[in-house]
Amino acid sequence: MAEEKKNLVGENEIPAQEKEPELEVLNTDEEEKQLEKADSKYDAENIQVLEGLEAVRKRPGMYIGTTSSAGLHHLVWEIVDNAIDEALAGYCTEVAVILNPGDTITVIDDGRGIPVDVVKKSGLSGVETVYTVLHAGGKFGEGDVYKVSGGLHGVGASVVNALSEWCEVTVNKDGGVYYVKFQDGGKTVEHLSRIGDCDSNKNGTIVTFKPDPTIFTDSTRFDYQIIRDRMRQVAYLNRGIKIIVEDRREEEVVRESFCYEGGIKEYVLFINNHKKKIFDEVIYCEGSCIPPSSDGKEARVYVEAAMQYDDGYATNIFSFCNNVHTHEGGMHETGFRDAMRRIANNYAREYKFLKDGDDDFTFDDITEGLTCVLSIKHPNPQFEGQTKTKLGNSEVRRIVSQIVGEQFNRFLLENPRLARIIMEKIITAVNARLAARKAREDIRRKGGLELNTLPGKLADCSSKNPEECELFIVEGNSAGGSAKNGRNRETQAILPLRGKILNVEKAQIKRIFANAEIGNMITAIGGGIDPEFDVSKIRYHKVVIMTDADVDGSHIRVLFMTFFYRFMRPLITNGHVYIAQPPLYKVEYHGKQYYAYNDAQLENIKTTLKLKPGHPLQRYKGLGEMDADQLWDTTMDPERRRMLRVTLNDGIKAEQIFTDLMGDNVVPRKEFINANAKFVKNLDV
Ligand code: 1YM
Repeated sequence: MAEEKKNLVGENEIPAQEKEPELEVLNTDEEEKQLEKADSKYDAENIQVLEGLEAVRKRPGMYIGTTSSAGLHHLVWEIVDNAIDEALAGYCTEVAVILNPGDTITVIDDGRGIPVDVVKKSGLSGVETVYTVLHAGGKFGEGDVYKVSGGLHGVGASVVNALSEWCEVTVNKDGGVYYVKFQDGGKTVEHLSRIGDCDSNKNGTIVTFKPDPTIFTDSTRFDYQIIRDRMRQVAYLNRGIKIIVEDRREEEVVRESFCYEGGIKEYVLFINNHKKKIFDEVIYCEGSCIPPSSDGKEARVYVEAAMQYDDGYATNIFSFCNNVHTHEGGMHETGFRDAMRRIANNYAREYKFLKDGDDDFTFDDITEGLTCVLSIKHPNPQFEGQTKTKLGNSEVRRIVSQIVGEQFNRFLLENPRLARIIMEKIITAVNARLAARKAREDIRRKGGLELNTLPGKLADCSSKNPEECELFIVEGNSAGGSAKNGRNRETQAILPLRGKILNVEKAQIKRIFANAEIGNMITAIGGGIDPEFDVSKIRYHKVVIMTDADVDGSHIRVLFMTFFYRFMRPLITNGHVYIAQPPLYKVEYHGKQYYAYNDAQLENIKTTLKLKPGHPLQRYKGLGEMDADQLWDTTMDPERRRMLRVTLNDGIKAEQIFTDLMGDNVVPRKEFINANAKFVKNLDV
């Protein structure tokens, strides 16, 4: 799971080597003893409580995944989840998230307020129990309460408290104002007490905390964009809830407010905003069901799907369970696929869009150009998969299939004109698929796509172990020549490409396959292409785009990324795509060469070497200016080079960016460029 960056097709600046595994911080025996001594003054319950919170502090990764940016923001999601649960229970309409100066954050809701009376089992007030006892999410053993949010880690407020320097909770309930404060990882410094009065109809909960900088060692600064984006998403996924985000850290306060009566219907419109639609209507399905296996307990599963067709080729299914984006899919997506395939084919047979003897439409035919938000709420979600974002509950498949199937079918029957447009779109997709297959076969016949006929321009490496192999895709033949001579022949392959590749966002599938440069790249990489792309067959685990450090180079980079994003997405999501970082400057001094990759480094070199102003320096205009040795030394040698790994953090934002940047529509592209030009550091014109 990528976590570091706010911009979505982020280029995470990490060295090409694997990330160091996170070290476990364990207390020494001596510290352990001291902790025990300190604890001995608490009563039995408190010792248990503190041991629980101490366990969280010892292994934060087990509870929040990581202690980098993603983990830091996870704390916010945990507290917000409690407020959203209160809203879903029908008691809260508004949630506010406020970023304060000094790295603290406040979450406010207008729900019932966390219970303040004493809980028998813990002997503590409800608030203290929720904030100090691990997994005290439910209603203290009085039967299961329906909680939907917080599926991913779902660890609760006590974990936030354990990982905070301090944390305070104010509850307005039935005319009283109650306050409690914790410090140093969840130790109660002021027990809950009534500190004043309030309007008896002004209930609610206010939580403020400061993440512990000894735990979040990278940074404890919250990222406004990350919080804003997530809150907007939560507002879309839970219609009618108003969420306010406010940044009070700078003099100029930023405040945004999100509330969508249309919920995910509006979400789909937002995602598709700049796309050309085949018709404006959003197909919406909704329903709920108690699975037969749930032995009488109220364990209702809620299902919602909203979808819209655009005139493009991509399929985008964004699925959620309990407001968690299930990137890896799972049973709800399988149920959705079942429904779409069944209903579209039945309809096509019934109304003779498919004739006897025709093959069924495939799921890919049916969903070409479809954007779908699928959101379910489940009382007992099983999250599986590598990043725990795959929904495993098998009963969900049938439930989703039934609800979506029934309502998609009804949509087709009630809207025959739109049904015809969908059918025609699907038939176009079938024809394109057949044409693309033919084009692929043509290339293959000419010796294009087979592995045993690698492109002539490829200087392959001798190793056949993909894990250690790297493919450098190099802009221009002269740089390609230097790269071929400078490389490590055992592990590094070079594919020089001439000029710009096709913009696949705009081109027709047929032209894409007929394009020789793209054909060479597909063959070299070896995993095929969407929909059959198989990341386990790729011949290189690092595919490195090496272009000039100028505007043309950037353009070529974006073209490659668009291609990988549309046709080899797992190459990006599995972290195989890199961007080489050639130096911008060379300084020669006393026969030695110094390279600078940015202006700051150049200044640093000048100061360190005490260079007189006017000392000659070379500004690299292109890779072609470097000879083989220089290219190896500065850009290709795994021991010394810097590379950026391309990651995909937020599929929805990435989808919008690629549409805006590479699609037909000029206005959003201009808007994007205007909004982002300030992030551009070097512009060569
Ligand atoms: C800013 C964070 O935590 N709100 C919140 C939490 C709870 C309740 C209301 C609540 C729940 C219930 C009954 C119930 C919680 N209560 C508990 C527990 N906002 C925030 N607002 N009364 C109030 O679930 O029945 C846990 S969370 F366990 F005490 F009931």
